[in-house]
Amino acid sequence: MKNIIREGNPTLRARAKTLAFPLTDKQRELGKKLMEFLENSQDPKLAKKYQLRAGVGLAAPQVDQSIRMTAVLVPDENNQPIFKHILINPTIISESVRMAALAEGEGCLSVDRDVPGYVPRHQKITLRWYDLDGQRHLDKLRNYPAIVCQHEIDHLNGVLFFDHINQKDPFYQDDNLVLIG
Ligand code: 4LI
Ligand code: NI
Repeated sequence: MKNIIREGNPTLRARAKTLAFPLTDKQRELGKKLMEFLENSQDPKLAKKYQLRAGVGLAAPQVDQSIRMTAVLVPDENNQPIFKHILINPTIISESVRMAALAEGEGCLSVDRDVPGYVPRHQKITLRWYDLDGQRHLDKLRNYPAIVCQHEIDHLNGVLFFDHINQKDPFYQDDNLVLIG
C-alpha cells in the first residue's frame, strides 16, 4: 500500500508546502489514501494481513509528499470515530496554556524505535483546516485528538515527537502538565 518513509529521510525535516484550491485529482486521491491507510491499520485482520502498524494520524510528508495535508482517525473505546478528517492546510488558531502528554509516550509510523518520555503538547486547541473540497472547518479539540493533531501538524513543519522530550529528564512533569490515558 503506502510507502512510509523513516527517520533520516530529509522530507521528514522539511517545511511542507501550503496547498492551493482546487486540489488536483492526485492530491485528492492522496488524501483518501492516507485515511484508507489509517482505517486498514486499525483493522486487526487487515493490519495482520498487510503487516501494518496501527496509527491514528498520517501526514503527507510521511509518504514523501511535502504538502500540508494529513489524515486523522481517532477512535473511541468502542471503535467509533471521535475525530475523522482529512486536514488540508491545518492551522492552530488558539491553544491552552495548560499542557497534556500521553502517559505512555508517543509513537510514530516513521520512527521505528521506542523513544521514551513525555511529549508536552497544548491540552486544548482551536483548529482551522480545509477539506478536500476546499470547505473551511473550525473545531475545538482537547486531550487525545488535540495531541494527535499537534503531532501531525508537527510533521508538516519538519518536527518529530522526540524533539519535544526533555533530554535531561524524559519524564519530567512540571505543574502545568497533565497526563492522559
Ligand atoms: C491498534 C488498533 C501505549 C504505548 C499507549 C492500535 C487500533 C504508546 C499509547 C491502535 C502509546 C489503534 C498510539 C500514538 C501512542 C507508545 C500515532 C494504539 C494506534 C495507540 C495509535 C500520533 C502519537 C499517534 C497511547 C511509545 C503511530 N498513537 N499510541 N502514540 N492505536 N496508538 N501517536 N502512544 N509509546 N502513532 O507509542 O498514530 S500522536 Cl487506534
Ligand atoms: Ni508521526
